[in-house]
Amino acid sequence: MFGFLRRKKRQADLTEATEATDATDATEDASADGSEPSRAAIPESATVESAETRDTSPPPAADQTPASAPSAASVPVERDPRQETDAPTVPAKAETDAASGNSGSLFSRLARTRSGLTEGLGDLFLGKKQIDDDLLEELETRLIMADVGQETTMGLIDELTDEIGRKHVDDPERLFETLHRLMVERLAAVQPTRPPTRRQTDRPHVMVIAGINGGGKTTSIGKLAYRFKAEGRSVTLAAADTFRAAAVEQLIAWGERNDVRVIGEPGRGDPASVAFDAVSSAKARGSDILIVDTAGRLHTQSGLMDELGKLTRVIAKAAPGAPDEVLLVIDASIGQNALVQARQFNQAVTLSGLIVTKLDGTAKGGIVFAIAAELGLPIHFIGVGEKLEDLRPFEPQAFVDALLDRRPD
Ligand SMILES: Nc1nc2c(ncn2[C@@H]2O[C@H](COP(=O)(O)OP(=O)(O)OP(=O)(O)O)[C@@H](O)[C@H]2O)c(=O)[nH]1
Ligand SMILES: [Mg+2]
Repeated sequence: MFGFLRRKKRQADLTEATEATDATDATEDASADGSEPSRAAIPESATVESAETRDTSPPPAADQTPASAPSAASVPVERDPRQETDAPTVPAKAETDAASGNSGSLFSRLARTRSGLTEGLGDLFLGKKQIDDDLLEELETRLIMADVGQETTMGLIDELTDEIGRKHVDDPERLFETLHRLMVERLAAVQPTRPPTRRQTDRPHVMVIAGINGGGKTTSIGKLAYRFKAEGRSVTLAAADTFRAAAVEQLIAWGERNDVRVIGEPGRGDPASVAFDAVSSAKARGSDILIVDTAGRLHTQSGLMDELGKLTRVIAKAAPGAPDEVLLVIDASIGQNALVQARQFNQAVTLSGLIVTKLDGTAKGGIVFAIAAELGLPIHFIGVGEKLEDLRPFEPQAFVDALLDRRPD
């Protein structure tokens, strides 16, 4: 059931019940016809808010150990003896401590995009006996506003119109079910049937994380390290964004937070040599996974792409077959520009997939559909906040459920 349609319908039923009854016995009458009288007094926004509050666990105590992470004794941890740094972009431990387990449901994190797609649509649907052009036009506008993209939106609307015509769908709720299915199909079409195996050989699984500056590479690496460690894997990080000293410090701080080794230090100039050393070190220590941070900003765009190409070639020399994954981090809030960036990077290196960040803070979550349709690249993870546990594996069904306001009854 689609929540916003259901809420609208309830509200309409209640309004009807209230109008047809004396103020004194309105509650009694509403009860008699099976509706929920107590809800009549609750503004709609309050209903939504309470549902979201229910989804959010209370924050943990600052010194609590992550519930899902293995204990220090069960996973051998190699500490970097480096001094503490005060990299400002790493949130304080109290904020990031993953002990909260669930820092908020995907549903609550995607509230912005969802409200753009569904808010007010219920009013438009209500009382309609059949699906008409106005309804489809409104839907089209909203998809475009959510940055689904002109081409992908047209494709979706065409397919939708085709299906409702063929199957004689005339109920708005069925229209939304059809839209939901089409959206899931489009995302699922480019997703891998199973996640990449993290360790195929005796060498570490090497992941290179690329993307434009500020997109969320280093933060996502911190979150990935946390995730892999919680799965019981040993992780090494390589600070190959040598363009800025602060970038190296930031990665070291994430390494300390997660108790994982970081290869590289501020002032070291050549990213390819850092990556080479990191591969050798991860091999020597038997790390399961090596994650390589890269620069997002250089003097020129072509310099950035050349450097990335060189980095992957050097990694391949150090470990034949590596890198196993080159993931591009893109910031969802830049909308359609994300497509342009992804195309440029894909020309410089062969991308294996994407991490789409900042989906929590934007109304442009529809970009995920444009990415799937136009690039054909799988989305491996999505970033929905700044905390350690705010990187989630991408699941088309759950994503579309959250966007179209579909929650279990
Ligand atoms: N709300 C939100 N913020 C995020 C997310 N991912 C990253 N950020 C924030 O985005 C900002 C930039 O993140 P970084 O990880 O430093 O980005 P970067 O790509 O490494 O940037 P450069 O090192 O400059 O190339 C930081 O303030 C992060 O906390 C996310 O999923 N949601
Ligand atoms: Mg960075």
